[in-house]
Amino acid sequence: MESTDDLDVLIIGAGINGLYTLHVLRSAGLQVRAVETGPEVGGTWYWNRYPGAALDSESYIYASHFSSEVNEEWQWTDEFADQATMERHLKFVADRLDLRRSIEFETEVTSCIWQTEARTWRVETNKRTYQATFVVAATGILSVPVLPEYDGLTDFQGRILHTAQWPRGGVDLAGESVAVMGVGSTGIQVIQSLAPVVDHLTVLQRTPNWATPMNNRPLTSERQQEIRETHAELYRATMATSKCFLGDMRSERTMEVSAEDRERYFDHLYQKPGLTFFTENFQDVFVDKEANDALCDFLRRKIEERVKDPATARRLVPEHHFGMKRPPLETNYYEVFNQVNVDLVALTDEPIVRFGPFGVETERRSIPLDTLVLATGFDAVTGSFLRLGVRGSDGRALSEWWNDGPRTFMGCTVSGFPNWFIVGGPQGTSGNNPRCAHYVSDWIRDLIIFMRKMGHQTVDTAEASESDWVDHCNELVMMTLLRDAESWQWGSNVPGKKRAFLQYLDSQVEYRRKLDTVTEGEYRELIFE
Ligand code: NA7
Repeated sequence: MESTDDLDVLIIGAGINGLYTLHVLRSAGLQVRAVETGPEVGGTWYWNRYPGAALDSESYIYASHFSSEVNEEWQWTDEFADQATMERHLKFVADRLDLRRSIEFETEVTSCIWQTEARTWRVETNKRTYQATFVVAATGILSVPVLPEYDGLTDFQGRILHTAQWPRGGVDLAGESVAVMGVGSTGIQVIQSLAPVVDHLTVLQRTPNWATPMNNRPLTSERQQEIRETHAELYRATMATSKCFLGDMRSERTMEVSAEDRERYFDHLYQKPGLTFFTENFQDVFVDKEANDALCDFLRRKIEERVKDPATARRLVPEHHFGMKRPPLETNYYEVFNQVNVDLVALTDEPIVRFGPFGVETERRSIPLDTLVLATGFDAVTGSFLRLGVRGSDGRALSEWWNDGPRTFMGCTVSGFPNWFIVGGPQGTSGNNPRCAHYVSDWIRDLIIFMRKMGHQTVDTAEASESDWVDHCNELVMMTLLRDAESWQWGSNVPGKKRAFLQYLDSQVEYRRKLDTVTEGEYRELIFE
């Protein structure tokens, strides 16, 4: 295979985090290329083109860290942009910042091997081989789809579509009998979009979720103007919140306020756009069972008000605490179950026996299907990094090093993998992902500049620094109700994946303070040669 000229940095992934990393590293004068599996930029916003796919954090916050020119020239039309808008936006960013000339599309990494003598990474792809001093993996936390395993699924004669592999030209499901499996953020978006279109919709629900209203709305021209004029302030305000959203947690404890005030505040959050129950709730709601019970009681009553059939409503009420799975946003999800063409099948009451050529058979009924939509999620957070075939010093395989769960220093570097960085992966940025992760891209740029200045060729991570960080991440989750949760955050949605908490739970303000401390201390946690 042809080898490219030596690069300073190879970036893997041209989603929102890869694009930003490319922009900042190239602007620093480095020789950089990005490789991307897809034929276009966008990552998540390229692949997830299922009906109803949309952001559930404010568009003008999520994607507005590229440059002031981009912010001034781009006009958001809705509080929460849909997939098509996000795809257009990221194409606009790539063009405006002239990023495409540095991206190789339809290029999939097959291995990524550290060359000890040459002190470079040798990255094999389906097209060519790259040599790069540094590699930045920006492959995303939700980019490897998980497909369920059921008897007879391969015999099904209808269409099977995973939401993250939706055909580019769309699919016309009008008049069909369709089942959607999965009721996470994706399932809920696709269910409420398909219900008015298809002839019959079956919702195959394993675990119900606490969904709260998105309250999306078009941005008025005055609001658009205001957003353009106040970008810098909005940026500062969101960077000051714990998860880089618009609002922050309330300082009172849930049970300290009166029952009336609590109800009023929950109602206020219910009317407000966005993930407010997640980001603006009472501060103890994820650590105190009684507080969380009060919230669940409020949300249960809302479901019972909105779903006419009490038995259906009961099946839609989760048994787990709010926030134990990432809470989805909805628009008219609960009302969908009042439609005569929609059936809710609770798989806990009537498990699937098998699929067959015709459709699906549960313990209670046979359901003929034209199309099965799998909204069954992702091998989240670590899956995309582990597929790169990474081998570091002494042939150390990332897949073995992470066998019991991810091991990183601050979500940025991994011990035994010199000059290999992660943006937006495990144990670091968590919350409004790109808004948190762009700081890490800047941090990597500064580290490379520091190395150039000092004449260092390699940077590795001391095992002790890494172990301390892993312990810190684990201690944080054990202080919250999430310690007992089952979700992709623990890897428990992937058969055979070791249970390990994958994310960092402290505030992003604190996370950035810690990163700054590392920089100011001239990276003494790292090892240079
Ligand atoms: P999620 O949140 O992982 O949801 C996947 C859904 O699929 C969830 O309801 C699962 O039920 C269900 N599922 C998964 N496997 C099966 C099988 N084998 N049988 C039945 N049901 C199954 O993925 P999303 O794509 O919705 O969202 C991912 C993130 O994207 C989201 O958190 C936001 O951050 C954006 P379970 O709960 O495991 O019982």
